[in-house]
Amino acid sequence: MRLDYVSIFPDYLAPLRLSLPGKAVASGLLELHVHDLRDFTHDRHRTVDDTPYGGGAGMVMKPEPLGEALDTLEVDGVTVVVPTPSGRPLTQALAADLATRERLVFLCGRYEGIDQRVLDHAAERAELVEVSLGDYVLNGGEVAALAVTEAVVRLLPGFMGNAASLVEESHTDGLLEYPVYTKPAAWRGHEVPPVLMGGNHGAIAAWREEQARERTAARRPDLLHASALAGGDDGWE
Ligand code: 6GU
Repeated sequence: MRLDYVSIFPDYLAPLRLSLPGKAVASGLLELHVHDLRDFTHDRHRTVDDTPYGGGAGMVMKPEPLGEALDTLEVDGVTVVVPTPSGRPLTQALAADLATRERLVFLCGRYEGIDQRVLDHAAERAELVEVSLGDYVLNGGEVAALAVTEAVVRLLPGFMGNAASLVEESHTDGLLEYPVYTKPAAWRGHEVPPVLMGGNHGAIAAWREEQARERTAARRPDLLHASALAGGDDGWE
């Protein structure tokens, strides 16, 4: 898989070279390219934003540098991911879908947003996916692009050492993860639940399932309703 990032803060994306995606690059599974949006400007001040038509607070990312970035990166037919609080929610299902693509191009916006015509244009020549991390506002798309990258890259075939840990983890079955314990058996007055040390694998599986259900009911009742009503479908496309 090849991943490109366009940002006015390319240094913000330096963590891509660490740990998880860094390993995937070393193993040849992944190619990463970070681009400075200002390299696609031609004025002395390397301007990437301007005031909004119609007035209002803040600045808007102007279309020309982003358009030139899309041209230079030859995005035709690929998947363009735009992190934005107005996007569709990032879910495990969306991450798994994105993990099937050969190439993702992330456009990281700042300021109040990207001129809508850039998105309309991108949708004409590429698959456009606007993605939100959740119902809160970040200052720009870079941290969200990192989050999407980590969620996607760990699903690439050959990436994780232990495929079973992908199957069992939170959100693949629509429930939160059950609590986990390791040695010692007693620590600061807290004991490991005895069922986990009894060697009865049926009882352990039943206990974990019950814990996952209780935890999901207490913390994320919406997930129980969603999987009951729609088989885990988030309703997008
Ligand atoms: Cl994807 N981007 C920005 N800028 N803010 C967000 C977000 C994304 N998701 C939640 N808040």
